[in-house]
Amino acid sequence: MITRRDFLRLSTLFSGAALAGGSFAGGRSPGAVGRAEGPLVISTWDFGQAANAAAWGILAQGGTALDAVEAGARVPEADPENQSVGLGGRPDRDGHVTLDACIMDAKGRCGSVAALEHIVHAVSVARAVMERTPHVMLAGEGALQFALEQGFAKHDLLTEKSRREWQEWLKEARYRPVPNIENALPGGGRNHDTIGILAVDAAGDLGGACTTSGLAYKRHGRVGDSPIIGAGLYVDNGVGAATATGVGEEVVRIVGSHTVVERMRAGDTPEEACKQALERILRLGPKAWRDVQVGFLALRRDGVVGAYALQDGFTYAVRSGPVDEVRRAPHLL
Ligand code: SD4
Repeated sequence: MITRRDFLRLSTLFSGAALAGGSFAGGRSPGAVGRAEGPLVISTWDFGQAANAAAWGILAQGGTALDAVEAGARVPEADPENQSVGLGGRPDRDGHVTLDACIMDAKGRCGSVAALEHIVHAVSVARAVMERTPHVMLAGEGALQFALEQGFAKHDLLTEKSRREWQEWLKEARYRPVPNIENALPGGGRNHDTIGILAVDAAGDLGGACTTSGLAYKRHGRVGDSPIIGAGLYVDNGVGAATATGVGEEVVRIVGSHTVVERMRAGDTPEEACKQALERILRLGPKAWRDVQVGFLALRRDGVVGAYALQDGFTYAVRSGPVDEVRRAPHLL
């Protein structure tokens, strides 16, 4: 329902845009969405709760969305039990743990690392690329060299548990991404996934980060969507932010997170924008979609949140106060 206050605000925006000769997509103005009324952070999968708590510690004290998403992403990166991010991540088929990460702020600045080895906090290296180099993306050996120059410590990221599982896998060496492997372990236990984390701070500015060890047992040198600005993450302070999880090859084909943000710019709700992006992926088929999971998570600048996935099982955590709410995304298939 549109209140009188909303109506007056919209009228002002619409007449201003009309004077400036602006056009509205589908009769809706991208400028019609106001700023969020308070800070908020969202992140992919159940383990987003611990990440959100770290991010919230910063947001609640008036910190920036950029600092908050970095702090949040660092939580699963440092957790050896989490086998899809940072330390303890599952290796590629040759036994290397290679990390992909990126970060983007309210000013449209961004940084990224791809196929980075031996550094726990890939997201912080991505931020250093953004803030301390004229570049956006560093990959492989060059990314490692940069990280070491910046004072990041060198670690062996392959834990005993991940090594044992990899050696088991080598016996059959059958490569097949499993939908929601991030949230399900054999025997019903919980595992976790790539984290995409989006925040709006008290000043109404947005930030986002994404970090992962990528698909388990991938080919050495494979890079997914997560470090690719526009695919795994996109932030536009005037519209909103989006992040992706699941099979990166599918996300890259439609530059997924950018697509979600552009759909929001055109007037879609965050949920509808995520759904539209997934439908675009399906239209690129044909494929055995039963084995493919992709999920999008979106935050509009006014604090409205939405998500959609191809398959059931994609969860995300939302925090705008001391407690998280875990939600399950609707799904297409
Ligand atoms: C990738 N999108 O490397 C990441 C992995 C992921 O759920 O998100 N898995 O393709």
